[in-house]
Amino acid sequence: MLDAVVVGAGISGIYQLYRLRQAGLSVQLCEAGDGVGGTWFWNRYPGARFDSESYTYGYFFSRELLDEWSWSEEFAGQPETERYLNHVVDRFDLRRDIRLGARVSAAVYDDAAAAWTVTVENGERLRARFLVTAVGPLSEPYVPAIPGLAGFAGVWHHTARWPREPVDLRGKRVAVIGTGSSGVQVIPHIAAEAAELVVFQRTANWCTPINNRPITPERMREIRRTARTIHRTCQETPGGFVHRPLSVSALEVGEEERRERFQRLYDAPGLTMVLANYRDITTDRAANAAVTDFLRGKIRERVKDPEVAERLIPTDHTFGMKRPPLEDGFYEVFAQEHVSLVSLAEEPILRFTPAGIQTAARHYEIDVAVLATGFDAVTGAIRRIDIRGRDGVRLDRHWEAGPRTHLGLQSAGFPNLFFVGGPQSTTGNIPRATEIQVDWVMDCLRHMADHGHRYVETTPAAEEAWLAHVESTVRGTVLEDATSWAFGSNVPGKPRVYQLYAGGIPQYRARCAEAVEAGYTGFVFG
Ligand code: N01
Repeated sequence: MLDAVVVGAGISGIYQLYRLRQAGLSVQLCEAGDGVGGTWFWNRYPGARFDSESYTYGYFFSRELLDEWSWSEEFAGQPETERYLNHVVDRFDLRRDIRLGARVSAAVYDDAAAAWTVTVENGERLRARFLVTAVGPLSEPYVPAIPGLAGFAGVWHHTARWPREPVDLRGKRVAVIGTGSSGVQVIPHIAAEAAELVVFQRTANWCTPINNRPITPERMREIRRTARTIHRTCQETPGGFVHRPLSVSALEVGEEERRERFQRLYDAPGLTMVLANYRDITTDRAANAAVTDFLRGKIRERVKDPEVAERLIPTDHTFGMKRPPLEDGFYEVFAQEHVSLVSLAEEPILRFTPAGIQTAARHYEIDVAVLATGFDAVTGAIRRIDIRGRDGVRLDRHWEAGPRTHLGLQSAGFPNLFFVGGPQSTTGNIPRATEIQVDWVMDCLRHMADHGHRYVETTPAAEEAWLAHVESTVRGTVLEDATSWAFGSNVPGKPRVYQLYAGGIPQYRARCAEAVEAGYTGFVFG
């Protein structure tokens, strides 16, 4: 019997494997894809790149790794990040414990043995004392049930299942459905290649410029020199980024000063508009209105056709309610002759036809459809595995009304099962949140070994308390009213529950540590 099975070879699963191996435990990591990288393996659509600064997203656990790896850009593209994760896997000799093309379909807990039997889709079975899911919060693609898709005679791709071989769009009529972060990234690249591009937008988003730039060798040296400080800053800021909000309120300064500040942030790289802004832009409605007004003006400035500009201005949410897509030339794309924007509020999609897309207003002839329609986020990839805990209880049933966990780490009735990057814990710059969880799991396993425990599980009371806390972190913020994947509201039938953790990384880490210091409150060992 193995000590542990880890599911998922993304950035978090790889780190979990590394730590388990360092502790001398026997581990197998099962990965559905035929390569490692998780998000950075699957999302190979043109334009896919970080919205976290590259060097804040990568690992900090090895000084040698920090010294030998050079990032080429502030926000690295998908190919570079995939290369980085492959480098890490080879550098630390992890590949021999990774099974590729091994999608886990089921996991059943055996009470008598205090162990998990994990079934891979090819029928193979593994037995392990511990099971860690690191399947990623944004990994299960959501393909909307648009009638006629199966009969569409052209080709279609979901952005998160983009093929390895290049998709030739030259001379093609292309449709993109969806204008979230994936859509906003892919659209300028498709526009550069396709003969015709029709963008189908259901909801406009507040996009801000990525302002990406190369990292020079001097800058890379500086990044290496200050790596520890960078990591500490990421641990101290709510979202796990290097940016800190200003200490002043947007309402304490005059209009001109505020505008100048907004402009500086608009011209700065990354998510600064939301992260390095006045401290209250997502908590105070008037402060939030000020930044939203500024961005409304920017869209009107950048989009030539006033009618198109109005369509691109969100009307259902304000800035900061959703993670803002970072863009590079997105707004300018619509000035190109061969690009058009269809607002689904004006003409909803009725169905795919063999030749294209039929809306309520007209038929669009299409050769290639790109579905940038997002994910069954956070719980989707976990619920897809048939996980059965004590007494055969299904995790899927346990989470029917929404996820229930303690600290996002465990669910009651599922001993020795840990979630990394699962519900009620994920926040901001994801690797900075999940490393807290991986480290916590390792401390817990050490504690169990020291005390001769066979299993650890949480309790319904602890789940209840954590749920109340998670809900309290979102209450009263502008996040509360969002219609987005964070609440599961993009997937029909999914309960509207806040799936992430809005309390911020420092508070999350403190709560995980407090539980340990107080003798693992909310956890039971046996
Ligand atoms: O997914 P989304 P995403 N008919 O759910 C539309 C991260 N990420 O893949 O808003 C028509 O945000 C949907 O419309 P609506 C990042 O955290 C990061 O873009 O539901 N349209 C929306 O426009 C991000 O937040 C990066 O009305 C339909 C789009 O599809 C998260 O992943 C890059 C539809 C889906 O947007 C998810 O982003 C990419 C339908 N039936 C992603 N169904 C980085 O920059 C859905 N839509 C690192």
